[in-house]
Amino acid sequence: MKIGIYPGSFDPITLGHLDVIKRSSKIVDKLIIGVLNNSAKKCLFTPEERVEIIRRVTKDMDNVEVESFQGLLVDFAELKKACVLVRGLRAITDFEYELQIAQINHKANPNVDTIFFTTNVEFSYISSSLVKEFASYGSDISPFVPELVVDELEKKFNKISD
Ligand code: COD
Repeated sequence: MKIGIYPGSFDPITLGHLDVIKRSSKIVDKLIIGVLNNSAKKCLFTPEERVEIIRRVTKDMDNVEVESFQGLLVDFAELKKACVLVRGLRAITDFEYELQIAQINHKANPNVDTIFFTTNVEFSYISSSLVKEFASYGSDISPFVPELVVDELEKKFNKISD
């Protein structure tokens, strides 16, 4: 069985992430979305909230599972018997960072290779950080994220401003 992991912060998941999930889940038998749980990284949503949101958004995708992980990605990949890491590329700036991570991960675990999905032009400008910034000002973010995330962001920012 070919198992792939799509790791990320997903704080929150966007339509760009979702597009990569849809496309990459077609080329593996099982795709595990690995949500980083790192207390040193300041996130708007807790790891549990991010996992729950992604589970709900991907509920109709039969070969997609969602889990959080701590520690090194290569160790998580070994634990899950994954042979492929999936990453998305939006621009040349992504490439420099991604190349370095792919190379160090391959050195650390030669059984794991990273494959890249170039962003769909429709979503190339979307990032979780920009979505959060727009949402924090009450701007319409429905073109960038699944409907469920619009509601979750609205709840978060309403709670913060209370
Ligand atoms: N279109 C296409 N792809 C996109 C889009 C978009 N609009 N937006 C984001 N992506 C891609 C990103 O390029 C990335 O490949 C992926 O989706 C996830 O993005 P993020 O921003 O949610 O997640 P990152 O990049 O913060 O995730 C970093 C990791 C969690 C993978 C990394 O920190 C990690 O592996 N940490 C564990 C510790 C470890 O192993 N460290 C060594 C390697 S850094």
